[in-house]
Amino acid sequence: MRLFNAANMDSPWGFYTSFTTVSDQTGYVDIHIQNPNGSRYLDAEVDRLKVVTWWYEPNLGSGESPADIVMHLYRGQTTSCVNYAISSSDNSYDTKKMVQVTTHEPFNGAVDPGEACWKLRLYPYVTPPNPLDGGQRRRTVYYAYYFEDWDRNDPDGPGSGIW
Ligand SMILES: [Ca+2]
Ligand SMILES: [Ca+2]
Ligand SMILES: [Ca+2]
Repeated sequence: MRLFNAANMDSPWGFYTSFTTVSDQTGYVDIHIQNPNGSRYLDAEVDRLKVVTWWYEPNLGSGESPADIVMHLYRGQTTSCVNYAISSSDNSYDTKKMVQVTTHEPFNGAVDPGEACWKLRLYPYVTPPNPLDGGQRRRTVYYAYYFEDWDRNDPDGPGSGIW
């Protein structure tokens, strides 16, 4: 367990959490990964990017259909953040989703998050009427992401061996 502060994170790093509304009436929502200063191009020293989403599904356990919202992580190229293409996805039916890109095993794959721009796409295949929202076809989806260096070379920590 680490706190999102300078002593516990390997610079360059960033952390963000918020929520958005997703509906099959209006289509997908894109969320751009941002540095703390608001820029989108991640530094070459960034070695790991992890994104999670969650929504409360009122129809689970009832006779009604639950929502199916999938998550794609897109990679954009050059410092201008162009030519976005899908890098990784979580297509499960789960209401909790996670995708990460890193060059570090044992995590999934060997995709370098550095020197690139990233966006999270929340893609609502179906959002059945929400009984907690006046029957509107929408869900509130919470999301969080962090990215950081993995060289463990900061004078203020974290030390080597800290994952
Ligand atoms: Ca640090
Ligand atoms: Ca560092
Ligand atoms: Ca690095």
